[in-house]
Amino acid sequence: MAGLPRIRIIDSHTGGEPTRLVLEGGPALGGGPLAERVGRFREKFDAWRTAIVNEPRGSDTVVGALLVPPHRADCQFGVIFFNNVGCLGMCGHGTMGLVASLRHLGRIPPGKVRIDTPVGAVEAELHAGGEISVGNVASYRQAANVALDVPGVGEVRGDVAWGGNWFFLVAQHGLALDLANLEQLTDYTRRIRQAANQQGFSEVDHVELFGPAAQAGASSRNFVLCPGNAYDRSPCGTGTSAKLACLAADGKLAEGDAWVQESVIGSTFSGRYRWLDRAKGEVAPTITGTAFVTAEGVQLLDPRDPFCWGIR
Ligand code: PYC
Repeated sequence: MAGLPRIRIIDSHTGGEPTRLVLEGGPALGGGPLAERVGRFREKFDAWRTAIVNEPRGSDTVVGALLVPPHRADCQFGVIFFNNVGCLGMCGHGTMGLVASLRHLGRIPPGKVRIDTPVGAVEAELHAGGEISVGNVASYRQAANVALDVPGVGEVRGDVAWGGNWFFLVAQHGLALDLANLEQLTDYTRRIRQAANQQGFSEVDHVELFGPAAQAGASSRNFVLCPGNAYDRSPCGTGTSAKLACLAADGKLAEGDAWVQESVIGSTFSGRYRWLDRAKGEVAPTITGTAFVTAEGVQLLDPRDPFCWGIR
């Protein structure tokens, strides 16, 4: 039908995790710092979020990326990330998807690009070979070896860390990080998130389990529960940043050394960090991976459709 509101999108995936970039036709959030604009997105335009990423147009795993003009003068682009349950602070795989999509459209050449986000500026680099590095926001561990009493599980110990989103990171769990075990992994991490939220860490919305890597050359394998109940198919850029902050704080990874994080589906990111402030435990992580464009399209908002604004 002619005249329907149209949202122009480009889809990509990064290590298996999808990103849906909104190029045109998204909600008009006005100007100002991105932290303010994401607030307006949450309060006034939530139906746009669900229309774009939820079923029937999307799924629980799709991360949306709304391309907006930057506020910071040193940035070329601005982006607001969101998913099936709300908005994200930053998104590592999503930034790689954004860069791959901009490259696909001919809007950026190989090289560096600065991107404004609600939690700070990030610097991405598109390498000549197609890999993308993301210089993420300052990351740090907030609390180490926290003991949670997890109903139905017992005591679980882990670290609370910021990598552009909040994580509870657990190394000792006794579970196989395997796709065959998805139901158990999802149930276990949901219980941990609920316990963390009730026991002093209301900000935690991602839970990350670590185990031995399956492939040669990788440092570790992870399973990451995203804020809804979907798991991250990629190794999670913000989660790997949070992990690097913990490794740095524990003296387990030297500045500049590589940490190769494998996801539960076997895709990998390579991460390194640089110290920003040793006293505060703040590091600047750089995460490198690859993203591929999978589709270009236009979403139509038909007011006659009872699920025009997504299944909420
Ligand atoms: O790569 O940072 C990330 C991310 C967050 C949620 C899903 N992926």
